Amino acid sequence: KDGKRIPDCDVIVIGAGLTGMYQAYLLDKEGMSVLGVEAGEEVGGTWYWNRYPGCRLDTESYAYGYFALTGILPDWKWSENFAGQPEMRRYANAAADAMDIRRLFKFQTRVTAAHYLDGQDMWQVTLNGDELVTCRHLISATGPLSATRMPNIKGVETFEGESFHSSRWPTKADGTPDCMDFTGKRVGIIGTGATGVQIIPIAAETARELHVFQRTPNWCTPLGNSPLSDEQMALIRKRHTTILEYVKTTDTAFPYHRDRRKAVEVPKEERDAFFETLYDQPGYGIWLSGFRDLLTNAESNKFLADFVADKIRQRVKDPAVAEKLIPTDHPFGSKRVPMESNYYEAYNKDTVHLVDIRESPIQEVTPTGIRTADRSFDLDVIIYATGFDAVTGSLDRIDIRGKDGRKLKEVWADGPTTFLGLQARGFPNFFTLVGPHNGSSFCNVGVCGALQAEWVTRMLVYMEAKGLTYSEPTQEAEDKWTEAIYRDFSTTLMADVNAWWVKSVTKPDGTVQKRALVYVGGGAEYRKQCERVAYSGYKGFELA
Ligand code: NA7
Repeated sequence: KDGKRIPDCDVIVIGAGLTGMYQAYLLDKEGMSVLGVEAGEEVGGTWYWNRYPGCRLDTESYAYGYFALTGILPDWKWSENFAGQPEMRRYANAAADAMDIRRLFKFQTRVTAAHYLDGQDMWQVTLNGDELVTCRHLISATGPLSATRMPNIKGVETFEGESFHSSRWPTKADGTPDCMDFTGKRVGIIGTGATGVQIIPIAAETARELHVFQRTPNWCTPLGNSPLSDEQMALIRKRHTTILEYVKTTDTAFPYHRDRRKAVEVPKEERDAFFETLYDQPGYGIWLSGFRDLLTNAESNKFLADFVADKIRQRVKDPAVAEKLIPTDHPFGSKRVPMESNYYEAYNKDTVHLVDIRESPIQEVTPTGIRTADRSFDLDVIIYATGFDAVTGSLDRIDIRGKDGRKLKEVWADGPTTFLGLQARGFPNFFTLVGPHNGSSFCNVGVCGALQAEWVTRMLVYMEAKGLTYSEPTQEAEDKWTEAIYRDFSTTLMADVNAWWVKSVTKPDGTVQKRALVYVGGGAEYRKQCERVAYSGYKGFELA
């Protein structure tokens, strides 16, 4: 009637990770036609791609396991306090069965382009480079840490042994991970982020020699994993709704509230006793439930950093190695704190060697190993635990064009601009779950991603009920949200740090500007803002 085409489906969801699966399920339940697109062979996202030895949750399983908390998997039994990747993969698959969502997804299919069709209120999405599908709404759930980043080192392709990125671990014909046992092998690993810190102690158990090529040490603290007994599981099941309500109230949706005191106001003895308790507790408590000025007051931060540095000195026998493992470039917790299990003890083995590549940079990868400025290392295996093009990287790799053919990658070249972290002006009907500037990228993704999916579902149901086919943030709403993100972030100790949640933008005059990719206002506040928008009839969005 209005000269507009009818799209092939209501919604395309990109990604069958935990968030994408849930989004597809919710919209399907509302009677919308949903097409899910997933590059992998099965569901699970992060838990499908990352299958390296030692890969596991740093979040308490029960607090991450949204599907179990909401009753989608009421009988799920976690075997450990922090579940390993094989268990997480089973969990994702069990959730897919329970929600019956596999039928909605095309697997082994990549979205290569997505173009907004001006005047049509719809997107034209290209699958695997040649198949075209149109949809009213496009929802990305591509994950903040899915676009792998290989280092730009000369000769990487010349290596004749086995080499791979940590998130593309080799598999056997039956799909199970290969190369889990390094017996008799000389192994090199580049990268000491959360991934490297999980792999290193496991690889150290079997490798003939393990060389860790470290550019920057991280502040790592004990994970303290343990099995979950039937009694503990029974209690978790019984209290599932209370747990869910609790994690919705904390800043990061992890089961931790910050202590109300400031470290600078507490006497040293009491402070250290508190740090000791936190260090001995399992999980993120030392980062997320410590003194409330940890990330805003440099002096307070140094108290904890000094405490953890001493722990490293106590655990690593060689004092020179211990000093190299202590960060000097960033405050504690200003970058992701890797949770470790015997990480520091690994360096006490004669077969494990720390190579400081700030002191002696890698020159090239050769057919037989790695050559640094002062020596060569003969290796059978090289593991690149070099991280990801975080948060926006997975979107940058898709040719996304909004109104007037404007490319998202170019619009966001100086840092993302969004409203609620969920939509960008110029890109109508396009939602970014677990994307930049929303609660999820600095949050317990198992919970935050799901809450966003619920919010977007409500908005699309509202639009459908009102006969609305177009949504786009106003310039004013986007400017206000984006300015607040950058302003709030700049008041924290995270502002100048080289962490994956910061984008470094080099300006034409050569200066580098740090742009936050995350929302630091806290999960509860984020949801309050989203609720306010929903209750106001989506004020801040132009709906038509
Ligand atoms: P991270 O945390 O981004 O860590 C990547 C590591 O790789 C880090 O130690 C980097 O050193 C190092 N790196 C990256 N590029 C290079 C080059 N070119 N040369 C040497 N070293 C390099 O990624 P992870 O996979 O460990 O963890 C990502 C998240 O996944 C984690 O936070 C969890 O939430 C799950 P740098 O610090 O840049 O000097």
